[in-house]
Amino acid sequence: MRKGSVDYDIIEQIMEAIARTRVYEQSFEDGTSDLTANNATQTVQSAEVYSGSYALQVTIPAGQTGYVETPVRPVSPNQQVTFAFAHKEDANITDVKLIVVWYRTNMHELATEEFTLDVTDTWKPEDRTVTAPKKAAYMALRIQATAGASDGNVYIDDITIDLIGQIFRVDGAGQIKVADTDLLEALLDNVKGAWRLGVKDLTVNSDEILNIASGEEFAVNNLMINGRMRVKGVLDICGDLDVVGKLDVIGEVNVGV
Ligand SMILES: [Ca+2]
Repeated sequence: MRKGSVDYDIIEQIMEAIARTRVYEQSFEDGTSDLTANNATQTVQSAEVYSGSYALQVTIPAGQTGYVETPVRPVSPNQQVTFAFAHKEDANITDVKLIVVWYRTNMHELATEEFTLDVTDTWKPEDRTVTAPKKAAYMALRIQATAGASDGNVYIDDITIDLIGQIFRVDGAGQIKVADTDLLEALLDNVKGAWRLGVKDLTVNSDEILNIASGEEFAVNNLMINGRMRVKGVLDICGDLDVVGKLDVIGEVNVGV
């Protein structure tokens, strides 16, 4: 490694070891579901529960296949994603699959990755780690089941989706480029983590938006805003601030701190 240069392989290894961002968590404990059901009905109930007081019951009509799907979450191509959930099935379920659905930026389906699960009458935790394909912009988890001669039920609890080892894009000057503008909170964690590692300058590109949420404090050395930055929390700039794009401030911006 040359003196004064930054070894991004090492940074990546460090970040893979430390950075894990939970982008989705559903334990059904507030008594509601944010999943969508397709050819199935879903009920949050308390009779069959893996943890806490509530879990999701998904009922599949006799002889048919249906599924529930989580809300989408943003990912980067080549991003590693790990997810987990617990499930159990009643005797009328003949087949249960976990399907990872990758979406393009236009929300059209790009690809799916299927895992056939064991049909089990006792709660079984599952976890898998997958890598987002090229052109993937969002992902969702689909839990799909087929019922036999009678309506069948799948029970689901404790779903989590974590991004592992955030991906940073660095320009020719070694500045971190901000991308995946919808992944705002995770993104902020990225940038803060990178800053702690000594990457001190940040450029927000013209097609990008970076939000600093209320209650967050974010520090940077030199900041160039070509796109847009919305500050609801606190932004501390140690060096220079250049705004070519837009800087919206509801919170606090300190320059030269
Ligand atoms: Ca629960």
